[in-house]
Amino acid sequence: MLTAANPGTWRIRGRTLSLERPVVVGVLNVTPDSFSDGGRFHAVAPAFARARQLVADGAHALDLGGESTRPGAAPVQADEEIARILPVLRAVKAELGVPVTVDTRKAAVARAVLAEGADAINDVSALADPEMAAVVADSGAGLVLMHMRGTPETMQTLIGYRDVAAEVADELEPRLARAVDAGVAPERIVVDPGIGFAKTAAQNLELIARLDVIAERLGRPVLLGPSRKAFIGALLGGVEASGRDAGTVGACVAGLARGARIFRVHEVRAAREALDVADAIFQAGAAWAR
Ligand code: HH2
Repeated sequence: MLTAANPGTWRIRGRTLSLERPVVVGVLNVTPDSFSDGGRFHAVAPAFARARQLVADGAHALDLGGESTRPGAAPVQADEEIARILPVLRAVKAELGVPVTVDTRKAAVARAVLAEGADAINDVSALADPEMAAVVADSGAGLVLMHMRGTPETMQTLIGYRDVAAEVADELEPRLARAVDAGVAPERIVVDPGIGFAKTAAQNLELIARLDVIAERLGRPVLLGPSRKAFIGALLGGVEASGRDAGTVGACVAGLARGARIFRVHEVRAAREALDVADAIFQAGAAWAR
């Protein structure tokens, strides 16, 4: 079982990411319409400059996305998504040396980016595309399985839960089994409760507070992606996305306390520093209790 004393690892391609310390993944959206950074890094040069900044700020990995999944977002064709991602992926792989995960729901996109050296696929639909598991299995890459219901267009109508943490675990479990059956080794897989995907603000808070349920049930490391999401804006009196970074840090530290080990954030430095300090305190507490 994964515990504070045994936080686990994440194998992606040839490397093993240690989760001894919290791992911070910097978000890089090469989209015209992402909810917090849409349009800013759409062209290759600004996207690459942003990637360099995220790494300088301490990102352990980057998550590159070519399709917005914000509530109500319209889908993008696979060839358009590939055309957005590939030039940035190539530049980052050639020059920055950090692992790159690619945020996509499409097996065709995954196949194209894995051929260019992407280290993991971050699938917010947790294998909705029936070919996704086999594509990832063949590549030896890592896999993020995130919980959502429906699609970004419909998800905010699918928010009926009796016990949100238990049901997220119930609904992720068969996806994890499907990935393993297709040949993705369990040590390559991490799970994500999908903050803001088919959840209300109150459900997001409860999920973060009860992440241990998901970690224990699924036995895989938990990735948390609260960055700049609407529930933070709502808690802070309606502040817009660009003003939610301190709130994001708070959500990450709370998630760390409940067992998350990997954090997907837009603003890396503050999250990384806060997580490193909080983790050292929690480890000291665990050592004292032993
Ligand atoms: N959230 C977003 C996108 N991808 N992947 C994982 N694993 N977990 C998340 O919580 C998650 C994710 C949405 O945020 P963002 O990328 O900033 O916005 P958009 O989808 O509008 O591009």
